[in-house]
Amino acid sequence: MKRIVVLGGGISGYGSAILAKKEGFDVFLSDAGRIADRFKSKLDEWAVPYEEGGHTMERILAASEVIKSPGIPEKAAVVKALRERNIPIISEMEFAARYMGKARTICITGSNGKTTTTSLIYKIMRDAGMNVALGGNIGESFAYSVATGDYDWYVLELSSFQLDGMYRFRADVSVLMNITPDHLDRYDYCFQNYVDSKMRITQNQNSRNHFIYCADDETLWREVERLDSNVRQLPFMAKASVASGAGDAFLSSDGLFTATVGSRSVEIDTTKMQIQGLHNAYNAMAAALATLAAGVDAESIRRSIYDFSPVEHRLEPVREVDGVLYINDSKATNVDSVWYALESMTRPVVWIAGGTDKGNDYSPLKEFARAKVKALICMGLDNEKLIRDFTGVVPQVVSTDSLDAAMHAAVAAAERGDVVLLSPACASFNLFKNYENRGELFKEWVKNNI
Ligand code: UMA
Ligand code: ADP
Repeated sequence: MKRIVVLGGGISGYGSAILAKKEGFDVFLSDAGRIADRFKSKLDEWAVPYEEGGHTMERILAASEVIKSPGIPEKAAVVKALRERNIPIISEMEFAARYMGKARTICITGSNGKTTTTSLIYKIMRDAGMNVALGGNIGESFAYSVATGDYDWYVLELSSFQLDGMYRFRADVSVLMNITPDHLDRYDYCFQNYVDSKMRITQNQNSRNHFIYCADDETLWREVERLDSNVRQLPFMAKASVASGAGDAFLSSDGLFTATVGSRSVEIDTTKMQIQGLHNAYNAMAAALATLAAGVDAESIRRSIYDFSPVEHRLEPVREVDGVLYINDSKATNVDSVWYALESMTRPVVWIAGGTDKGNDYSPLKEFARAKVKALICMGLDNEKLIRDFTGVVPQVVSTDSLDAAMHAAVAAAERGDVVLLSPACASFNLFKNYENRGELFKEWVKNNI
């Protein structure tokens, strides 16, 4: 019998192990750290053998195939040992897709906008009454849904880490939002390696499949020109107009776009959407094209897009007090996402930023900062780079080293008509557990103190 070893006992790993068990494999799960109790009880329920607190190499190296959790890097000793022995290593997506039967997939990747676009596509399809599951980098794992459900469609948010372990997988509809530098520590600090990983979203696609991408993204545009595939291309854009026989979506200066796939189309007025800004217009164009390609009718798409509210921690309005609006954009952990946050601001901004700098180049933000930001409140243990880059660009720069101090400074700087925007451009470590924790504490502070 084929021996499957699952590395990592988090969301991805426990779902993969349960699916492997259900499919009748000899399966063993190994986690170098601790496995959460709720995952352990699921593994027990399905009688999956597992270990935690270390990898028993002898057992792992006896595998015929290994399913690796996306958070485990190539440089981990256990991965290196498997590679030396040429034991195949795949991702949860590659494995689960083998067992999803006739179901079809819409797969979304990109450096920013994945969660918003994935959630919007899922909502449109669910509202339209389709039998659809959400998975990948969001919610429950794809593998667990395949093991425990029976769906016609899977809407999957894919990170580059998941794409790296995908070989024969073929998306029916692939969506690539943008490619800007991120996670370079996992790609030998080489941007092209990361780009290549993102482009795997198109691998194995053929003329029956669709590939939706942002034609305003220069990196992406270059890659698409080199694409050796007859997949039906559906570009979306606000700048350069690109001809595509299969359809497209173009945002005009009045905020309207028409998304067209073959002979079907839907017109959207982005000013009527609850999610605002150019980036959300891109997200809506991608979602409209994807759901048209999946066969959803135009009226239903339009209704769901207008009804969609911001996902938590993504430009999420928290509260307006004394004419000051507080916005939680804690998920903005890189420069590009903050660029779009500032782009979408229509009122003077008190901007809270900082945290763990991932080697950021802040220069793309300076133009919007000069035009819109009245005060920058730095919130981190080391604010030196932010202070240096924005002194002289914005009228006031304040350095703080805690959420409480940052909030007091923001309240002091804000006047009626302003926005206090938490959009950090940095990872959350040091002061917070993760971006969710940072966003939740921000919201709590606003609710309790203002
Ligand atoms: N581990 C080992 N050996 C090692 C290193 C780690 O066993 O050498 C173990 C850890 O002890 C831990 C487990 O591996 O218990 C963790 O695996 P994981 O980090 O892959 O986490 P999961 O809980 O399985 O979640 C993963 C994704 N996490 C990452 O990619 C870091 C989740 O994306 C995803 O939702 C889930 O699989 C289901 O597919 C989260 C994420 O942060 C949301 N993604 C990154 C992002 O959005 O930027 C890419
Ligand atoms: P991801 O899942 O790729 O991290 P999210 O939808 O969670 O994407 O958004 C992350 C951050 O990026 C948020 O601050 C959000 O406002 C911003 N954002 C959302 N869509 C886009 C986009 N298309 N381009 C750039 N930034 C975006």
